[in-house]
Amino acid sequence: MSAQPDLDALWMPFTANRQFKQAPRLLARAKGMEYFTADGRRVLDGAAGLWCVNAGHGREEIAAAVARQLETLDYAPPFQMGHGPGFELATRLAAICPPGLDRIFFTNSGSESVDTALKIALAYHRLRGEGTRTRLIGRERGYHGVGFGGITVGGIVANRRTWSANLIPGADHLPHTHDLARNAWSRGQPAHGAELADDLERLIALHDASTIAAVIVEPVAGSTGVLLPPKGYLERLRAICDAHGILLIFDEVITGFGRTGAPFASQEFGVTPDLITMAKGLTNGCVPMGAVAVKQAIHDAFMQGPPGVIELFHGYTYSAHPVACAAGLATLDIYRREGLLTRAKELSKRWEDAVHGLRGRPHVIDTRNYGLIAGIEFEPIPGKPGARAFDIFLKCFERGLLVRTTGDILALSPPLIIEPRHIDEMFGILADVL
Ligand code: PXG
Repeated sequence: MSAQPDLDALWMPFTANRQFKQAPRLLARAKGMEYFTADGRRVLDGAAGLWCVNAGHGREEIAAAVARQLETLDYAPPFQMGHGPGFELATRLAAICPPGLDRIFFTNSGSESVDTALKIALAYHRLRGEGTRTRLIGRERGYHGVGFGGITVGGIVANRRTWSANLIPGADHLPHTHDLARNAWSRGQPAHGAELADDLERLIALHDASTIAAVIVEPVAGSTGVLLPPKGYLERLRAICDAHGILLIFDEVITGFGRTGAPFASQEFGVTPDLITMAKGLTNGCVPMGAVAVKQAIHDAFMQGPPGVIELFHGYTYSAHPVACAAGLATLDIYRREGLLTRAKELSKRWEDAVHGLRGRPHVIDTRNYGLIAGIEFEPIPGKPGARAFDIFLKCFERGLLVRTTGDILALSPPLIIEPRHIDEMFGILADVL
């Protein structure tokens, strides 16, 4: 195939650059459930790219919509100007969000969605005369992207320590909910740990509710290794936030758009937050775009002053980019036509059995699942954290399966178009590798 490009100039994100460039893994094209490498090998996509290609690769309807949009209106300024696809996508998106979350602010990524949601929460309290509510609460092992807001509320030490003196002041964290001693081999939501939400009461007792603006959590933590919410946990967080006037933000960047078996995990778990951050699956990963869905009452609180004044001093050059909107609309069409936003529910039993079929394989210390998500955790090699899972990642790739690893955990999140034969193939490769 094509000659290898010069690899020097590109500083790759979240990558061991020198190691990668010694033995690069180059993808050349993709269709449906599959990638093809630059040297023509087929690789089954067990990660939906990076939790985003929910409708599978190479969707011609999206490509056609993007091409049409580029020819019709390639760009429009989003400040003090508008265009049809922006309003249309907001309306269509609001229609699949949980009830009440029907005001949409567009961004270009999950990180921007998180920073946007945090800023809206802070501004909301301030304009209601509760400007002392400045504190943001995240959770250990949370991932909320890489902006300063996101790493402040995030809970992954490697993403924080370098910038620890520069984080937003006053933030605090709930404990994570990962508890293998009590919950190993859980199918679906783990039984134990709802009481961990009560730590929010402890933080309120320490800081006082009048200083706390918002709590942000991922309904299912993805990047830190598929940490599922214990039964009753999210309900408890919601109740405590309600009792103390604290906004609850669900970061649904990975759980949004059908991953858990409902359009959003909020609906799947029956807990409605005040704001939802999303990205990834919004455009099937093919054009960068994110969004924040906001409760109408929060939005309306901003719409009180003189009508000629800008209500929120925030936005991006590419907010509601027409091309991204066209991709989003075409993506939502596919999701609806093919029933993809609930398909994970239909396949989840089959998926669950395949995941837990790995129990008993060497070094596997936990398997867990929800919807079309799986986490497989390994016993670390002593003194070499993450090395075992990375080795498994490499071997899977050699044998034609793309997975994600984080620490010694392997995360699986295939495109939602997956068929049972792909599930068999995926777990066949994994079993071989293990
Ligand atoms: N919130 C959550 C919950 C995410 O999973 C982001 C925010 C940030 O989105 P952007 O678009 O700014 O990257 C994410 C991103 C992994 C992995 O290996 C997951 C993400 C990013 C990189 C790696 O699981 N999710």
